[in-house]
Amino acid sequence: STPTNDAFKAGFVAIVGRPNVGKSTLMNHLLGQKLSITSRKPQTTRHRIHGILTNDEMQIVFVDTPGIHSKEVRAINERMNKAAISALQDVDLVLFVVDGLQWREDDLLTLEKLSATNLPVVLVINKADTIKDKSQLLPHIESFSESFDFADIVPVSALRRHNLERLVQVIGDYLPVRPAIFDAEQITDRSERFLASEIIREKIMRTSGDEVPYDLTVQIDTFKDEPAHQDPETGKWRRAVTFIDATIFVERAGQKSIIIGDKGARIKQVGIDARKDMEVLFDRKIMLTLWVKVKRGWSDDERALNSLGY
Ligand code: GDP
Ligand code: MG
Ligand code: K
Repeated sequence: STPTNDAFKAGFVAIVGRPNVGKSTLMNHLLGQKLSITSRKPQTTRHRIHGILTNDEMQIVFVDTPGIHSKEVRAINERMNKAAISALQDVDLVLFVVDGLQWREDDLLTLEKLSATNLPVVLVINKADTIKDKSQLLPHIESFSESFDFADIVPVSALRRHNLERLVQVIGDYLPVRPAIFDAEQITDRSERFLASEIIREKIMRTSGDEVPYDLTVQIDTFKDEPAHQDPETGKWRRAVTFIDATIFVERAGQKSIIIGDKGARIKQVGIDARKDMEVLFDRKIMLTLWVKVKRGWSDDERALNSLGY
């Protein structure tokens, strides 16, 4: 069901900021569900992901951007940059996320781009839990306000879920009065195929530490639902199951062996962890098969990018 009343508000909110400031963590914790992937590495999120938060007063459709890059080194980065900027079209509000009291040149470049859009921008000072001396916060907030006319400034800790309710209130102030855009039950407009590939990619990033580059990709080869059915031989009922086959593409043979791990231990763990997350998210039994292949230089090759769906 979709709540509607005369004062109901709905709109799109872009989450913008340089890599690793906590954009994905913020969106996940605002939603209370794990939709966008996070890791300790920058640039984990390559795609626009909509997360949808609906309560009695409003519906917020979040767009998690890959981050706007100041330097475009390779084809993939340029695409990420375009995705980030296009994510800003048709939004009602921008959350500009920064890391604690750090204020870098990159942040200023992003702000320049934001000021060209004329959108209201709320400054979210994330990782407030890392600010040891809280008395430093106020002078910093003042200096932030000098460099840009923010609609509001909200310090939060996405990780510890501090002040997120206040942030939702502030967002509501800037959304138009409008009926809900999506069904309240709908938590994402992304396909399950896409979510499956993101979950696998996250698990690889988490288990392989710094050894694996950002530019690996996961292709879903098969995504097949088998409904619950009675086994013709035994007469026993079998639960519904989804069969997922996925190929992980890397650039070099060395990366392939890192991902596979000693006697296949690492890829096995990736499969177990990914399957568990998928079973929770999709709410059914999953049979997951993973393959690792070397696809040389794909992140530099426009044609390869197209064939992988970027
Ligand atoms: P993104 O690249 O901007 O999407 O950043 P992520 O959400 O992937 O977060 C990057 C890193 O910062 C992860 O290790 C998070 O756990 C960490 N992080 C995110 N929010 C907070 C926070 O409020 N406090 C602290 N201490 N760490 C955070
Ligand atoms: Mg992210
Ligand atoms: K990240």
